[in-house]
Amino acid sequence: MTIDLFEDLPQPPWREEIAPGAVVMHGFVREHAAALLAAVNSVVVQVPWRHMTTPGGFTMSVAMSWCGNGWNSDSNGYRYSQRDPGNGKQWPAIPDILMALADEAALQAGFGHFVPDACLINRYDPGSRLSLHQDKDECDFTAPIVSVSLGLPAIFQFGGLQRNDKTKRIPLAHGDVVVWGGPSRLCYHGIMPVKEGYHSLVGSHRINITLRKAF
Ligand code: MD3
Ligand code: FE
Repeated sequence: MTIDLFEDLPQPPWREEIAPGAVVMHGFVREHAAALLAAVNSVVVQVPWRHMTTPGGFTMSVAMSWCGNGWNSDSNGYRYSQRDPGNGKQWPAIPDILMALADEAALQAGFGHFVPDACLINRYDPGSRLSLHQDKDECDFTAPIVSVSLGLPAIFQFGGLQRNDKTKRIPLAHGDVVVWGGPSRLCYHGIMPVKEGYHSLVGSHRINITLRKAF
């Protein structure tokens, strides 16, 4: 016999400010997950998953794809690129559903309308992780970043403006959206190793989509 222990618990708060400028919108896109995955897949056929090498020479455990603008890393660091250096073509456009989601999430989180120009897509297989880092390669830090979690859950680490600042652990689940802006925009953050598991729609991974203003 199974007992649903969670049946009587209240719904998680729909919107939660975990730090100034960092707004978690629990389950915000749960109903749109299939359409979002279709959009991800339409990008991935054009920009296949790849494991980047960090400027320090390590291979990332996370696989990446992107659209809008691309992402590059070499020994000089990271930068955004408008074109695929392999064939000189522009990266594929950001699908409409992702543009709409970014705008709606930023608006509802209190950041006003948002028109991103870059979308990075991360795929975490079990064991994949993202070590503590800052996102500081964008030109305009007044623009927020909208992030979407799909598939397997993960523990997000959220620190301060210094690498050594104490970190909070925040669980992120399928369908959650987080908007990172204001004083949180330059905070250190990372993802703990993703645990083995299976999600009926996404399979055995976690997908994270981030919508950004790179230029
Ligand atoms: C907090 N991605 O792509 S999303 C990244 O789940 C990245 O794949 C993680 O960190 C992931 O750079 C975390 C949440 C996130 C994204 C950007 C942020 C949190 C952030 C920028 C500033 C502060
Ligand atoms: Fe990041």
